[in-house]
Formats: sequence, structure tokens, C-alpha cells
Amino acid sequence: MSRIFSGIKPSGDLTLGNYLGALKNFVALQDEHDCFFCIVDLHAITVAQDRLELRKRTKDIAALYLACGLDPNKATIFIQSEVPGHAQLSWMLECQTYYGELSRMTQFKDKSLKDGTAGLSSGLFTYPVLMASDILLYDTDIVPVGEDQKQHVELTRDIVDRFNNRYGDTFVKPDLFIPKVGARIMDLQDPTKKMSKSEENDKGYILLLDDLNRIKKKIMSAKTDSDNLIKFDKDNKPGISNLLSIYSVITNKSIESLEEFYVGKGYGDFKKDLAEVVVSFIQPIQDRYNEIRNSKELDDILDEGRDLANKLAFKKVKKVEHKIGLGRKR
Ligand code: AQP
Repeated sequence: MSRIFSGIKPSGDLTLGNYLGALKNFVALQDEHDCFFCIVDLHAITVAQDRLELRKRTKDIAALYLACGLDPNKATIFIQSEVPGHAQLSWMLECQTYYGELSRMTQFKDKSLKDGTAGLSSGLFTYPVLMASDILLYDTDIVPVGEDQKQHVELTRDIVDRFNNRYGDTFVKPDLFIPKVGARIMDLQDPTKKMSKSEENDKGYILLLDDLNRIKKKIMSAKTDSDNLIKFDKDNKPGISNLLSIYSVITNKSIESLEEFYVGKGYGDFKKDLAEVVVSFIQPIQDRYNEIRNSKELDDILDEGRDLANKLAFKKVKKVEHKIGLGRKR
């Protein structure tokens, strides 16, 4: 059985993009694989966070993992900062990673072009190594992530080659798994950029915990072009193409069949139907979330996940320390 690791950072409330690009696949993968799903709160502090908000969101996301269908009997669910091995391995791997490699990471480049580098935390620069550590601690075979994370998994693979060549076989080289449709859900107001939980304009994203009427309004006011034709054309019609992707992934209907169904109808009809599709899909998730969010069950699941993850992580950290020559001989 192959091992899967993935995580989501509590830098905002979960969006439909996070669900369709990540969580949906987590749920599908848990039946056939040995899965570790994490709430990566150490990643969230690469930018300033309000301490109470961060704590709250971390648990919100854990509850949403369960509400969306993750099953603690099938997958290990835990909070990253509760397993010290992530930060320990990260330092050891930072020392194996080149400045040039990290400078080429597009997410950092984009951010530094926008804001300059002087005020960015060094954690924001090195976090791809923390991500590599997350993956490598658990001998992960497959990493299911959205397209935007592809470069980081490639860096992880390079780090594995370098480390294994230098110190002997230590890490498993992970493969990337990107879902075909829905891999990149775009912002509803600016469909040329991805839907993100830390986006300022809240009309651009749909949150899994948004009020249902608000979701409908956001979909109805999603930006589309003026020709009123329901056709998938990412380059020339990014708005309607994004909405078609969302519709298709939620309903499992192909984009072609949706295009066919909406021949002769306009954006208004299409958006109304999509609003219903999204709301009927999200409502049961919210119901389950409300049941579990403040339960003892949730804490028990996170404790159990932490304990198991810690066991594996501790072993790996000791192995890496030994290979590098840290500490005393044991
Ligand atoms: N718009 C998206 N479409 C598809 N997948 C997405 N993911 C994020 N946005 C989309 C996937 O969700 C997983 C968790 O991501 P993350 O929270 O660790 O970081 P992120 O990719 O930076 O997510 P956000 O929502 O954009 O957060 P902020 O705004 O804080 O940067 C990943 O698998 C990601 O691909």
C-alpha cells in the first residue's frame, strides 16, 4: 500500500478551491492508500497571523477534514506543529538546499516582485524545504496537490537525490498527483488568478463555511464575458470556463455534456443552476462540521493522529541525524 502525505495551511478559511484541488482527492485516496493528512500550521506563520484566529482556524480545518469525508480509521489526521520532527528535519534539509533553488520558486518570486523582499520573512523563502520535510518524514510515495504546488514537489525530489547520493539511501522519492479537472479553481472576480483563501476581495472566493445565500450571490455575480455563450475556452473565456470546471467536478458531469445541455441558454440560467449545485453540495458539509467542531471526538482524533505521526517522525529524524553525524553515537 503506498503512503500519501498532504496538508493544507490555516492561513484563511477553506475555499471551494482547496476542496476541489485537494480535499476531494484526499477523501478518494484514503480507501486505497496509507494516508497522512495534516493541518500545516507552521506554514501559516510565514506571514503574520493573529494567534487566536490561527488556533481557531487550525481546528476549523481539522473539523472540515472530517466533515468533507476524511475517516480517522483510514487516514492519520494531525496538526503539524504538534509533531516536532517537521521543524527538526526542515533545518537539516535547509542545509542541503541551495539558495539559488529557493530563489527560483515561483511563489516566492511572485510575492517578492509584488512586495519586495526586505519585509518578507525568511520563513517564506525557505518554506518549500519545510514542505519537503513534511513529505519526507513519512516515506511518502505520492503527494496529491494542486498545480501550484508542483514546483515544490519537484524540489523535494531533487533534495532526495542529493541527500541519498551524499549520505546513502535515506528518503523515498515521492511522486506528484495532480487531478485533471479542478486542479486550479480560479477567483470568481478575477478568473486569471487562482481562488485563494487569503485573497482580500471576499467575492472572489467561496468558503466552505460561507452562508449559503452569500454563496449563491457570489456565483451570480461571478465575472463572465459578454457573449453569453457557455463554452469552455480557458484563454478567451476564463470566467465561464472556471464556472464550468466547478460544475463539472462537483457533479462528475463532463464539460462537453454541460456545454451541450446549456446550448441556447445564457449565463443567468447557468449560474442559477450552478448556485444550486454548489449549495446542495456544501450544506451537508456544514451540517457535519457543526456537529463535530466542538466535540471531544475531534480532539481525540487529533491526539491519536499526533501520536502515530510522532512515532514515525521521531524515527526518521534520528536516522537522518545519524547519517549526517549529529549528536552522540547511539
Ligand atoms: N484555487 C485552487 N484550486 C485548486 N486547488 C487549490 N489549492 C489551493 N487553492 C486552490 C490546493 O489546496 C491545497 C492546500 O493549499 P495550502 O493551503 O497549503 O496553500 P495554497 O495553495 O497557498 O492555498 P491558498 O488557498 O491559495 O492559500 P493562501 O491564500 O494562504 O496562499 C494545495 O494542495 C493547493 O494546491
